[in-house]
Amino acid sequence: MSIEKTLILVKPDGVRRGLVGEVISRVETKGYSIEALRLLNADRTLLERHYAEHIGKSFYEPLVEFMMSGPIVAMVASGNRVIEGFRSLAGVTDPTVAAPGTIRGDLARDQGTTVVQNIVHGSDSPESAAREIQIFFPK
Ligand code: D4T
Repeated sequence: MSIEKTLILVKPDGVRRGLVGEVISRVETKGYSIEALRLLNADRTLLERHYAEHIGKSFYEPLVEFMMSGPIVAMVASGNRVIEGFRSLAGVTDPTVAAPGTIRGDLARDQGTTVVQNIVHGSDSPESAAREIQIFFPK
C-alpha cells in the first residue's frame, strides 16, 4: 500500500458560501489527513499553470475569471487511495447530476453560468497531484 497525497481546492463559490468547514469535515470524517492548508487569492499566472490542460477550451476564460473572483482554500490531504477517494466524495463535475451524498451533489447546483461552479477541485491522478501540489505549495 502506498499513502497518496492529493490537492483539494475549495473554489470561490465554496468559500463565499461558508463551506470550507463542511468540505474539511467531509475529508476528515472519511478518515483522510490534512497535511497542509492555505487561503489565497489565485492570480492568472498560477491558474494558467493549474488549468494548463484546458487552455483554448470555450470555458477556459470564464473558468479563470471565476477562480479569481474571490479567495480559495488549497489543501493537501493524504491517505491510501485518497485521489480516487476524494473524487468520489466530490462527485462528478456537473453538480446537477452529481449524486446526492457527494459534496457537489449536496451543496452545488447549476447557476446558469458559462462555467460550472462546483465547490471543489481534486487531483485526478498521482501525476496531476504531484504537479498541482507543487503549484500551490512550492517548497
Ligand atoms: P476540477 O478540475 O475543478 O476538479 O473539475 P473536474 O476534474 O471535475 O473537471 P475538469 O477538470 O474537466 O474541469 C475543470 C473545471 O472547469 C469547469 N468546466 C469543466 C466547465 O465550466 N465546463 C465544462 O464543460 C467542463 C468540462 C469545471 C471544472
